[in-house]
Amino acid sequence: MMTPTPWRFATAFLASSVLALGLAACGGTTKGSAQASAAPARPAASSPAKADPNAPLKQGLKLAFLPKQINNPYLTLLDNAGIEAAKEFAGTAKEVGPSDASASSQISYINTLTQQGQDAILISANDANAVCGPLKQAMGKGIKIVAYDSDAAKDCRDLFINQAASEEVGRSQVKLLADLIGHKGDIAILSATANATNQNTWIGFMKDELTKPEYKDMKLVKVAYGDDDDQKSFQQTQGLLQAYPDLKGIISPTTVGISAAARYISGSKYKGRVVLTGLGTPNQMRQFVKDGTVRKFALWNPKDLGYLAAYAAAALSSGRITGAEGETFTAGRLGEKTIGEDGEIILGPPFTFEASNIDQFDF
Ligand code: RAM
Repeated sequence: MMTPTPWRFATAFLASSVLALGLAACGGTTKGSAQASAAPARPAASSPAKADPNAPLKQGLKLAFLPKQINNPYLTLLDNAGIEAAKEFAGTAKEVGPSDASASSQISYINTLTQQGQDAILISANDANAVCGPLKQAMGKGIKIVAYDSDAAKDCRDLFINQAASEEVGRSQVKLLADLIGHKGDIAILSATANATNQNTWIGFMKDELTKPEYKDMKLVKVAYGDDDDQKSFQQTQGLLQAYPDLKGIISPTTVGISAAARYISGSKYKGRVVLTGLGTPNQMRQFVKDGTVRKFALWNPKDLGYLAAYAAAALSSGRITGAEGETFTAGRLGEKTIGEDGEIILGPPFTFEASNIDQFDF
């Protein structure tokens, strides 16, 4: 693992990006040295067969961000960064979306955005399949679909902008908790919704990691769902701790879940007895790190994720890329990005926050 200092944090992100935390200068160039790979391995879902790596980014592009829900501070950070990024290439972007993260809550928004004739819809999908039909209709009208944060089914989007390699996220969460509880005891997961593509992918890797011999004394007793709703996540934490009095640790791989769980634990008799880790934003977790409820948790730079998604949508809409594996494009200040297998672009590795570094971050 990298040393958790701001500089190393920046360095880690610099491998693929420049961290927008006042640590690095912010550029804005859109004309880069993007070049197509020789043989794209995967035809993109809705795109012309051939990319033109020298195509300039079109001006006046209309992008729409559709998060899982609009009242989630993490997703607000992403979308606002994407909206800012669009100004760099003379486009406009907006955020619309439901107030709950249920499977079907995004469908009417996709239909409206399609009618409006947006150039691209960027979606953090609440359910990989529930959004598929409406997204395909949008693609049929020439609208580019960029999934970010939480993927849609592969044939219903052109690209998926992933915050970090899913396997790395899932396995590293288990390692983090194991180290904190001495590789021993009952553990639980407090997730978001039962359909969330990103959480379910991470949990799959967590379960696989737990089959390794070094975790033989750890037992996953329950996966609970707080639906990325603060109150429900709070209550689910309470329920878990009452139902499993021997619980040693909880992983909550959602910023909504971990902050609600921390709030419950910090005011309960479980503080200091049950270890909580997961994925959180430094600003939401700061007080719980300071009061000793949480020692370590992880995340990436949400602003970079929204920024990258916006540039990817612009490159697609301009014909610079089609979504095929091996194509590259310049994502503004983040530099050159390459499309990987299944139309996935990975932002960078997760970073671990703790008392010694948390005050150096403000998001
Ligand atoms: C929540 C959402 C989001 C996830 C983060 C870590 O904000 O569930 O999809 O990526 O947590």
